[in-house]
Amino acid sequence: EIASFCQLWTEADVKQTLPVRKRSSHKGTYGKALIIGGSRPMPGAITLTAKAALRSGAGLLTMAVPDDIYPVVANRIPEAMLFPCQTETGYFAGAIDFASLDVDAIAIGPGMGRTAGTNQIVQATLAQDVPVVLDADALFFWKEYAFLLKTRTKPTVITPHPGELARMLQLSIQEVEKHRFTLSKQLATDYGIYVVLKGPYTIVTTPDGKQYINATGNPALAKGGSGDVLTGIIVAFLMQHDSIQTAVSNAVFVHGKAADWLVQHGHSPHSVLATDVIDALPSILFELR
Ligand code: NPW
Ligand code: AMP
Ligand code: MG
Repeated sequence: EIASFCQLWTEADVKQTLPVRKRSSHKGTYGKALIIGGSRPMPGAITLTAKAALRSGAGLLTMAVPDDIYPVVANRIPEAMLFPCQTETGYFAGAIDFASLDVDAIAIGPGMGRTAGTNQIVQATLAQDVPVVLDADALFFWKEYAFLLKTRTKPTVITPHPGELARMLQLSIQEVEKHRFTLSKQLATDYGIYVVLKGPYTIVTTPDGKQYINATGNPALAKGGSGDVLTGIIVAFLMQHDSIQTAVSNAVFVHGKAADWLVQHGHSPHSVLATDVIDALPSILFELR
C-alpha cells in the first residue's frame, strides 16, 4: 500500500481554524442544534451532550427526549428547549415530527437505548437534509441504515469507540485495535462519511480517505459520559465551521485538551467527571481564542 494521507492535528491548526463570534451576529448565526437521545435509565447522557454543545457555542439547542424523562432533563439545563417525544417503558416510541422543528444539525444516540423506536427515529433522522452525528445507541442499528448513507446530500459523522466499531463490522475489538487506520478509512470511503474512531489517539477520517490524528486527552476520559460530551462539541462545531473535517478535528482536540487541562489544574485523572470536562471547556476555549 502506498503511504496514505495522515496528519497530526495540532494546536496551531486549531488556533488557525476555530471560528470567532462576529459582532454583527445573533443566536441563529451559530446554528440551531437538535439533540435526540436519552431514556429512563440514561437521562444523563443526553444532558451531557446538550450542555457540551451549548458550552461549545451552539446558538440554539433543542433536546428531543422521551416524554417521561422530560422533567428531569428540563430541570438540569435551563438554556435548552425541550421537545418531549412519545414514550413506552422509558424509551422512544413513535415518530418525531421533524417538520415542526427548524434545525441546522442533529446529533442522535446518547443514552437512547436499543429499541425499535431508536431504529425508526435514526432512519427518519437520516432522511433530514442537515448534517447528522450518529453516536452510541444510534450506531447499534448500523446494518439497518448503512446503505442509505451514500444517498445523503449533507455530511454524516459517526463517532464509534472500538467496541462499537467492532459490533458494526462484526469483528473482534482486538481486530479493530490492530487495524484502526485501514478500517476507519474503508468505512469512511465506502459510505462517504466522516469517521471518528475514538480512544487514545482518536482518528478522524474524511469521506475521501484523509486521516487526522489527535494527540490530546488522557485516561481521565476513561469514564462514562466522556463520549456523550464529545458528541455535543462536534454538533456545535459543525454548525460554526465551513469545513466538516476542521469542525470534527477541532472538537476532538478541544475535548481531549479539556481533560488535559483538568489533570494540570487540581484534578486527579481518577476523579474527573464528564461534567468536569464540560466545565473545563470555557478555560480551553479561552486559551485557544
Ligand atoms: P469492555 O467490556 O468495557 O472491556 P456499548 P457503552 C467495549 C450510554 N451512556 N476500547 C466494551 O468493552 C451511551 O450513550 C450513558 C475498546 C464493551 O464490550 C450509550 O447510549 C451514560 N473497547 C449506552 O450508554 C454514561 C471498548 O464496547 C462495549 C471501548 C451504551 O454505551 C455512560 C461497550 O460498548 C454511557 O455513555 C474502548 N475505548 N469502549 C449516562 N450517564 O446516562 C467500550 N468498549 O455496549 O456500546 O456501551 O459505550 O457503554
Ligand atoms: P465513550 O466510550 O463513547 O464514552 O467515549 C470515550 C471518549 O473518551 C472518547 O472520546 C475517547 O477518545 C476518550 N478516551 C477514553 N479513554 C481514553 C484514554 N485512555 N486516553 C485518551 N482518551 C480517552
Ligand atoms: Mg459513547
